[in-house]
Amino acid sequence: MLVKLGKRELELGGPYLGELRESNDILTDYPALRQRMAEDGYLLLRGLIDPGKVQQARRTIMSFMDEQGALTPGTPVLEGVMPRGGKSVGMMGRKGITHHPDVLAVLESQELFDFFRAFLAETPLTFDYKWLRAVGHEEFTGSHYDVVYMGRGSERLYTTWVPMGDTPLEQGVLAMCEGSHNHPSFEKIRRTYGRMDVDRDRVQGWFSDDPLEIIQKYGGRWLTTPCFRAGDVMIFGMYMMHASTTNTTNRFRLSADVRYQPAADPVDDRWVGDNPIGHYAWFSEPEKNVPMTAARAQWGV
Ligand SMILES: O=C(O)CCC(=O)C(=O)O
Repeated sequence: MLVKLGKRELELGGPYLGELRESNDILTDYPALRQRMAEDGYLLLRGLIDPGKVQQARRTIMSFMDEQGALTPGTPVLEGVMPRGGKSVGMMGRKGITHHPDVLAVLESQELFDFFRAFLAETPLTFDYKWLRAVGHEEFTGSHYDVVYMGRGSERLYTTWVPMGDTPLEQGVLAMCEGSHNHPSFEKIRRTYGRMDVDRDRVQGWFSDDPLEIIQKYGGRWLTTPCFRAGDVMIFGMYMMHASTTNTTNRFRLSADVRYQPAADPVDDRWVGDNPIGHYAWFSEPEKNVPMTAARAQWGV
């Protein structure tokens, strides 16, 4: 099966693209889950959240998008059919929809709080800001570490990626870059790009939009899965390079990414409070932004 990752087409099962490991076999064994996180850099947990709640959240978000005129009239709302050439609908941090009770029932679900309470062995906290995405045709997320966007607080901060409904590979799902969190070949990237802060340094956030370039230079493979189902989650740390497959369909890919950390740790204050400030400098004056190619040349990576 050929998979579009960024602008590349890679064969699933070929030398560059493999399958993610599921961790449901150790779902309630928290020491083993911590060990797995340290080894793999991510946890793919199937059915962690009640799929019924995810479907309800999907219905609410799609209806909201329909009311904004973002969907093709006369098509089933739950399908999220986009108009020709449909582009992303901006819902990131828009509390009117991200904090709808149906959406919070998933993103701040009992299941996620219970999981993180046990996984962290501490009381968890989640950022108030929610990255809710409706990703359009031929759109994708380029390779990056999350630390460059939210690295001012806890070192035990985790991203949880939640597909809002069944989401096949061709609609745009996450892919992880094997070994990018701990392999020595990525050490220099972690020490340079990984210490960047997009608001302080005003550098573009994506390390690359070419997934092949990274693994040809630094090793490893990209890992993904043929399908995410409602209720599945991907959890990973701040130094796991990830990207998304390209949405080649005519239906919006609906997903959210949220963050959890120990409540007692320092918190990146851009992302908490009633009205989180968010990225206050990055792209506020585009002429001051540094292209990633220039930053990488300086870092020698
Ligand atoms: O959903 C996407 O396309 C990107 C998500 C992401 O980068 C993240 O969860 O940190």
